[in-house]
Amino acid sequence: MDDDQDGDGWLLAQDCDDTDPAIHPNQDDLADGVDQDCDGVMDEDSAAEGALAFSELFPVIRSKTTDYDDFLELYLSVPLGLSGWTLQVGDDVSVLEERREAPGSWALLCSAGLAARVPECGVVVEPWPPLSRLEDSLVLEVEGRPIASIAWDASWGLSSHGLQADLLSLLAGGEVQELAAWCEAEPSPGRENLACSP
Ligand SMILES: [Ca+2]
Ligand SMILES: [Ca+2]
Ligand SMILES: [Ca+2]
Ligand SMILES: [Ca+2]
Repeated sequence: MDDDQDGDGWLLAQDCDDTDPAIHPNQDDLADGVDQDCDGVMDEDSAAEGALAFSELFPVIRSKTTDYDDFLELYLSVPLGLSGWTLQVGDDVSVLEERREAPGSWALLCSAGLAARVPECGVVVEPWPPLSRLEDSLVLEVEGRPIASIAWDASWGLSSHGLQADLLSLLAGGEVQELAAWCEAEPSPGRENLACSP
C-alpha cells in the first residue's frame, strides 16, 4: 500500500494534498489561497499588513429591506485565502472559513445563514460579530498579526444604508489605503464600489 502517493516524504495522514509534492507541513505558505503547510490557516506566512482592506460595511439596520443585511466586504490586492483568519470586533473574536475562492479582488464575509442564501458570500464568519455597536473597531488578523483594521467614525452618519469605501481613494497611489473616503451607499456586495459623490 502506497502511503505517500506524491513522494514528498509525508504520509497521507499528515499531507493535506497527497497528490501535490509542493504541499506538505514543511512548506512556506505563499499568498495564493492554498494552505501549503497543511495547518488549516491560509497564506499566513505571506500575508502582509495592507494586503487587503475593508471596503464595505453593512451592519444590521432594521429599516433595510435588502437580502444583503449584515455583511462585510474586503478588497484584496493579492489573491489571499482567508480560512483560519480571525476577525476581532470589540472584545469578540470570530474565525473565518472560506467556502469558495474570491472572485477577482473582492471577498464577501457573511454569517453562515446569509451565506446559505446568497451565493456571493464566499467567507463565513463564525460566530457573526455584532456590527451594530458603532463604537467598535474591526481588526482582521492572521496568527495574531493585524492585516487590516477599521474603526467606526461617527461622522459617517450611518442611517438607512451601509457604508462603502470610495474605490478611487481606497487605491490612491496604487496602494490600499486603510481608511480612505467612506460614504453611505446602496450595497454592492462582491462588486466594484462606485465612487462616493462629493
Ligand atoms: Ca505525500
Ligand atoms: Ca503533498
Ligand atoms: Ca497555512
Ligand atoms: Ca498559501
